[in-house]
Amino acid sequence: MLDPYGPAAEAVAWTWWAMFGFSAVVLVGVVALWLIGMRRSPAAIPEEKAAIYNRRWIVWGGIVLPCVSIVLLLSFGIPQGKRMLPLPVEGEQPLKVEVIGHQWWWEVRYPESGVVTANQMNLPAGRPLDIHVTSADVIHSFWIPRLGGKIDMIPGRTNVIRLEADRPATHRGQCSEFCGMQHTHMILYSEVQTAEDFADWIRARQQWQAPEPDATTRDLFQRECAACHQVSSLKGSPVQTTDETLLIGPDLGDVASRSHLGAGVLRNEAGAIRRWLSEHQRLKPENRMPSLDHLEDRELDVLADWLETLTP
Ligand code: HEC
Ligand SMILES: [Cu+2]
Repeated sequence: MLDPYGPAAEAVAWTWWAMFGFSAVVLVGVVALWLIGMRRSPAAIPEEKAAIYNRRWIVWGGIVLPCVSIVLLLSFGIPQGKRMLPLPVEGEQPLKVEVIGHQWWWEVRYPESGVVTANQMNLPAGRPLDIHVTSADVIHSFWIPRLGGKIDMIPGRTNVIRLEADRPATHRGQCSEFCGMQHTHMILYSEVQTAEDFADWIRARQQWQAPEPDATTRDLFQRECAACHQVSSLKGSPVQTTDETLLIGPDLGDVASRSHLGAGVLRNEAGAIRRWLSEHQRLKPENRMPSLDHLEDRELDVLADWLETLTP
């Protein structure tokens, strides 16, 4: 959070430092007064002065000090907070990205280009982003600390946060509202790219068609997986289901291109997809994908072999 990669994150970091500095000054002041108070031998205060002293403490310490402190903090904090609101911008229009929280993974949609992915969010550097967040089940919270503030993802409601990334880098995002057993393992890797690389990334996904699985693999997928997973890159295929809102698992259209599986629990190296299919309940206990123990190794092998090819 204190290593900002964009204006919204900078605002957060500055607010943090300002509040830290201010509270440090207050702490030093209080401790100094306390030390002085401890060392001074009590002087007899005449009756008539005592009431004045008491009132002075209340007026200066109880009214003026808190008012000045709060006004100072707000005059710093409100403009900083404004930088994270989706207000109109001059020049390039913000890129709209929809992020939907699920137990326990992230659905990421680019409505302008029709691209859908999961657990990875590629973003262009130097362009404002309006992140529209909601949830498919319980309350989650969207937070990529190096890019800016966090915002709650609430079922049935869309919240918007304005972010911007100023240079290419990979950032880690984390669900930050406790959402159940695997809340910890709800990590969103965000790859900030140059505008050209990002356009290529989007174009690759728009144009790409997944290789057709053979009949056995297709039947297997249809029977065992399609109730929860869609493969959006498999154009015009019966594997595609129509009612997206019923899908409780991530779109697998570009699954082999993701850096991790299971929202951060498993690095997606060679063989990782196969490992996920047989070990996912051990890697991520109680995640919403049922164990596939009833399938034979051979069946998991053909599914994994095909899923491995799903990268634009
Ligand atoms: C009842 C619903 C359901 C069924 C059936 C199901 N899955 Fe899943 N799957 C999920 C959910 C939910 C996740 C996300 C788990 C998580 O990360 O918490 C997931 C995750 C995955 C992932 C990791 C994707 C990623 O990017 O992290 C792969 C690969 C996968 N499933 C493949 C399969 C295959 C192949 C089948 C069929 C043999 C299958 N799934 C059947 C619900 C299901
Ligand atoms: Cu969570």
